[in-house]
Amino acid sequence: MANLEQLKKQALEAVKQSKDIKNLEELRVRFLGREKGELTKILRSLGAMPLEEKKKVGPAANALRAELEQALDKKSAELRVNSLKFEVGLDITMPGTKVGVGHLHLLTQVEKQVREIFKAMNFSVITGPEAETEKYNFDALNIPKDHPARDMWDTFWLRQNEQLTINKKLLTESKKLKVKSEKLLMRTHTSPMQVRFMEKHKPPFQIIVPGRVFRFEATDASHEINFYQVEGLMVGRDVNLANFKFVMNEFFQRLFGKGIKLRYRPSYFPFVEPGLEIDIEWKGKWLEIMGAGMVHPRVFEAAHYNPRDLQGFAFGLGLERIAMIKYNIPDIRLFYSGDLRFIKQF
Ligand code: FA5
Repeated sequence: MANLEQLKKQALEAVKQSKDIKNLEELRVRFLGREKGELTKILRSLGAMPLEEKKKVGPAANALRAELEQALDKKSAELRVNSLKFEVGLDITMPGTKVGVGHLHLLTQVEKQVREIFKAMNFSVITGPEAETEKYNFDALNIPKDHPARDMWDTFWLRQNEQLTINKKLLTESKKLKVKSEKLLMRTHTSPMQVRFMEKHKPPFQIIVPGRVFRFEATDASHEINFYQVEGLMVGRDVNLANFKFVMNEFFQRLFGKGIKLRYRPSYFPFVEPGLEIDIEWKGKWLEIMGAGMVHPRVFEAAHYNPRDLQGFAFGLGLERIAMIKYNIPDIRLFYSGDLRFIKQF
């Protein structure tokens, strides 16, 4: 036992003082080597010891072996780090440069909130192409060529060669369009998805269509040339305006809380009858949030539905406007400014 104690002191001290890896490996051999290691020898001699002594020395010798191995490994790791620092001038123990972790843009976050609320009310979420045909953006919505209502949506038209490029490369969904025969435009609203969806599905249904839209118009604090809308469409046998009001009140309360003040105001869109708009009170003024109304019979006809059998409501809300109110953002142009000081706040 006394030998063991002495060995322990000696070995641990030697490890502590060791200055390089080579010396450390020599110590490992000296104390733990298979053949002549000093501790190995003691362990080997256990068999020949009287039982009483063996009971004491055995566990102590094994504990020392574990302790020594640990001390050798620890010291070895330390020496390696130091030698790396010395050889390459690289200090791997220094704290690293922080990697910036991004986050979702505020508009993406708000879009997600809107989706979740409608999903909880049993609406399905669908998407559609950004490059559209005149047919779905206008004609099918009861806005024929030369109708003055087309002026409500200042349009970016695509040149023939742009149409083909977009068709091939950019917008996979546009691939399905017959571009050669039809004039393409950047959709001015999400309403074209109304007829696109109805052509392929039977009522009753309720959907929302979040998406990016484009308008060739002057920008100001509440107008952008590219912005997001969320279209809504609910069609069934007896869907009525009261249903619309219920869904809207529910939606706005879930998004903004109970204190929100809404105003329903009569308005005109060729694809609804009656038509209305909803404003929200913000900073002492009314801000227009969405257009809406009961689906016009001509729109049902364009989708080959029988308007006598069906009723529905539709709406199109401005996503940026909602985000502005919810997060108190004074100017819509901030969303697209790319200014990190703005983006990082949310
Ligand atoms: C439409 O686009 C209709 N498609 C909405 C609709 C759908 C009516 C279904 C009836 C039935 P409007 O042009 O008003 O309507 O735009 C709808 C909303 O988009 C506006 O209330 C506003 O919140 C937002 N919006 C419109 N223009 C801009 C713009 N330039 N920048 C930012 N948001 C805008």
